Amino acid sequence: MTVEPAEKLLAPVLSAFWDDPRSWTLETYRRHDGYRALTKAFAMAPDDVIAYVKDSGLRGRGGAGFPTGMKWQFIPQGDGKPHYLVVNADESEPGTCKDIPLLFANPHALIEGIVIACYAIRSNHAFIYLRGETVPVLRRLHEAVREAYAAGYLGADIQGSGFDLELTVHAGAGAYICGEETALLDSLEGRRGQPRLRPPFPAVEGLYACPTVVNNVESIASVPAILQRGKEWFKSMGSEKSPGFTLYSLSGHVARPGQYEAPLGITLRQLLDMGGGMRPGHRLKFWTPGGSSTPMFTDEHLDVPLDYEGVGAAGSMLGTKALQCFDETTCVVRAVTRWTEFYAHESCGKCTPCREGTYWLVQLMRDIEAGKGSPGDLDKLNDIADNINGKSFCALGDGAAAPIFSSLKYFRAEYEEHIERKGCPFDPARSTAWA
Ligand code: L3W
Ligand code: SF4
Repeated sequence: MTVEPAEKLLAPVLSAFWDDPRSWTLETYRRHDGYRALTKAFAMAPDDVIAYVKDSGLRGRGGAGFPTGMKWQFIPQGDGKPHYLVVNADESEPGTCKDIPLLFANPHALIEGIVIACYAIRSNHAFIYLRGETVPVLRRLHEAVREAYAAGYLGADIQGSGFDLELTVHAGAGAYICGEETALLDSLEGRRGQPRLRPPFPAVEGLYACPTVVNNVESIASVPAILQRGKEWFKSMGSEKSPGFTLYSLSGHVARPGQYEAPLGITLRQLLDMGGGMRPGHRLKFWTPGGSSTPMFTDEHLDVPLDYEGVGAAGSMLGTKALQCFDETTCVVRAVTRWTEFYAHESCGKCTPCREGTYWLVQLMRDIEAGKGSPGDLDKLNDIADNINGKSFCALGDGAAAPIFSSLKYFRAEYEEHIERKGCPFDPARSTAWA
């Protein structure tokens, strides 16, 4: 039997010309058929564009996998209110590194997707909310928007279609919580970014209390290719309920970390083959399927299909498809401590379970890591995480609890070893109690 080389699974669409010189310019984008899908969209009725995207099966690439076309369909029509599209480019989930490279290398795919989406939902003003720390990306995005205005792809009467669209790029100020869609809207309105109660969902009452679609960068940037090449082409990749291509961020102790564009439903084993495997001489110990907010997996899960259903059935979430791979030299207690510190730092403080619980998780994790833990601490950890999970106001709380639960499930013995030996077996020098 011949085994297909893993590289054959690559499906470069959004990343197809990232290696071209000046890949980010309008000229390069046009050379690769850029802005042709827009002409197709303008030849269709707005509702037909929505139906087409819905039929393609495209699901949101920001973490939740919500059907994109269905979200567009929620926008009420004939309501007399302005409608908005807000693109969530506040990529900050630990291990997630796909929207920022996409914006840096191919910003016009997003801009074309924005014009199509706004035409479909009848919006005349769109916003890109960008992670503010990425200043070079901000500059490049501003330049791409300027080019698009100059070429008549933004502004009044786009390409003679009669459709007008203004696009505003807004840089956030570095708070992870502003990646939560309603905190993002508060931040965009000039307030402190904290999640709002849902419902009402943004589709009903979003930016300035008007119907708003909030979509991830990769979701919107995928739309031109779907229109250009057809929904059947899109559905020919991936699985029935999770169709299409996607960008995976592969990071950690792998030979060739980076972004790999391939169909949904491939496995980590196949992705690792593309990435040259784990670094030489080492083996996989644990990994996250969708960033640190999703329960971790081990080497037993190498063949889990990386789609929403496959990862869900195995007890985690596909999330942002951020595959962080750790080898046997990594202390799981140390890794989870770092993630927990991140969530405690980024907790917006609005609700008690998350604000107080993440603080207590950090205290316990630091003690255990430093060899100052006691046998009852593992039950306490579990109990605190249990009081955060499902009882917090937004998904950040659940995300903080996820690595605690899953590391205790798979690596309880390693926690116990820290407590019994009064220090970290991986790095005695770091343990205050180890001597
Ligand atoms: C109208 C309804 N709209 C749901 C919309 C809703 C949202 C989308 C998904 O969290 C996950 C989270 C992170 N009428 C609706 C409706 N919607 N029902 O559908 O909503 P939801 O609540 O399922 O998820 P979410 O709040 O969008 C996203 C996980 O992703 N995550 C984090 C990613 C972090 C980043 C980043 O770095 N910026 O993306 C990673 O796994 O934990 O579970 O639009 O309005 N009836
Ligand atoms: Fe804020 Fe955390 Fe509560 Fe979310 S779960 S609202 S981040 S305190």
